[in-house]
Amino acid sequence: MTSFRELASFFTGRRETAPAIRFADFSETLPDEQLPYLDRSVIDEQGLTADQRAWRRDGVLALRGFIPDEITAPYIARREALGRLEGWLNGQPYLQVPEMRDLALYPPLMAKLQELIGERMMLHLCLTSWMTTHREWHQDDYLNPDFVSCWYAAVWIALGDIGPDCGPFQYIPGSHRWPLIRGEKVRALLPPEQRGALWAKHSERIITPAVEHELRVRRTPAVSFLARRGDVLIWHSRLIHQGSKAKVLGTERRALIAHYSGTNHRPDITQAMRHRDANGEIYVDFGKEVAEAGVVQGYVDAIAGRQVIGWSRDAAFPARSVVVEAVLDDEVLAHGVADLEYPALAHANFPDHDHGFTLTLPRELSAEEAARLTVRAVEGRTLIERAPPYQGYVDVRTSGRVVGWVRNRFAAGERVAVQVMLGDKVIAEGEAGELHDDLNVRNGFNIAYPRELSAAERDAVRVRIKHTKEILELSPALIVEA
Ligand SMILES: O=C(O)CCC(=O)C(=O)O
Ligand SMILES: [Fe+2]
Repeated sequence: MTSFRELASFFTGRRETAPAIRFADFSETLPDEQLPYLDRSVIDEQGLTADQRAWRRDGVLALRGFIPDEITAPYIARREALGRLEGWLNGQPYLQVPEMRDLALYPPLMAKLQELIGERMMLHLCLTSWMTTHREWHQDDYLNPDFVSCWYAAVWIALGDIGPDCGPFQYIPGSHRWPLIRGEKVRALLPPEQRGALWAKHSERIITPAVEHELRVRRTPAVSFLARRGDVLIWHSRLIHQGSKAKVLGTERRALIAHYSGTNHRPDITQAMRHRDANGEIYVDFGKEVAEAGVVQGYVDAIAGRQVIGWSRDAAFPARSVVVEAVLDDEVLAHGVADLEYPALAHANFPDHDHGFTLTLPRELSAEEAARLTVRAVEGRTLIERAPPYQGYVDVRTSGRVVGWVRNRFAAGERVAVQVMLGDKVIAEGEAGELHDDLNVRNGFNIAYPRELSAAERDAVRVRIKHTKEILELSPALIVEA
């Protein structure tokens, strides 16, 4: 196959121009011991089955007429009843559609997957569109956590005649021996604001041109999987493949695509997420929390003048930075990347500390506005909660008075009312509005008791915030005097 580009470069004498980011920039070669047996560089090929040998050579296994019509029929009927060509719109419709589960977990298919990968496989993704995905050249592995490392396979099950015009699945035989694309490396090449929940979509801008360049350099031809109902293609997670373009947009392409991971290579998929069907085959329910990406952690710790300070971290992908925005009554006032070193995270024993943010507002807010201001992660719009607002300490206790400070982190000017307690009795009240010796801010209190306390009473005194009844902690450097 000679492309226009190749012809042009022949006549002009110019060589193929490489994209700025090359395949080598986001891929690597893994050591043998991390890979499934059939992927290792040197193995004893004598004992392999014919299918294992084909898999090792091509990175695909085509199984013609593998699934009998009576097995595909219940799913086809259910899928036809749904109507729309796009199919179900989420990745785990098999949870609600047992006919899909039965097909994707067809025991001879599961046995074949195990024969190729070398361990028990479990289902965690189904694509149910009856049109091509149009997804350009890629490997699948990098769309998963990096530790999956080829302990993975996907299956294309034809449910009707698949001709050349409907945008068939295409692949590059042998490309499963190319280096492995790494999700971590790809994300590092994206600007921080594209590393969130939609990073895979953004990654195509980097991956597609780099793979296309590699294909032109290697001159390896593509193969289309043309098929009939019941034919199956299993492909390697490192195989370069695409959902080719249909001749006419929207042409029907009847298939079920299912993706599987090795049960020993998904520590992120807990036992509680794994379910067994009547045959003991395993499918995954990520649960609502994970499916909705409710994994953004964090706190807004202070609003001080025009600055909004806090931290935010994506618990599922801590290597990525979360982009946050400050919103007042539906208006975004400021946004920024949560990638600053944040000492409080070190104190809290987080392994990674670079999730702090400081947003600068265009103006100082009134107390009412500051109270209404919210901060959220841009992707998923997850609200980042405010840390408990009051912060303070009791610094000095004597038999005649108690000294300390307390502030509202979100309303620096508030004079916080406090009560001095002895047991459950209020023995004195005051306000944190005095200039604090060390901190040089007006949130100190210095409250005299109505009478001299005994030493035991002095040590039993507690100070609480009047309106929340929270007890203030004793300073680690508490001073006790007579
Ligand atoms: O549309 C297609 O056949 C490609 C699907 C694909 O890339 C995948 O399921 O990983
Ligand atoms: Fe894919």
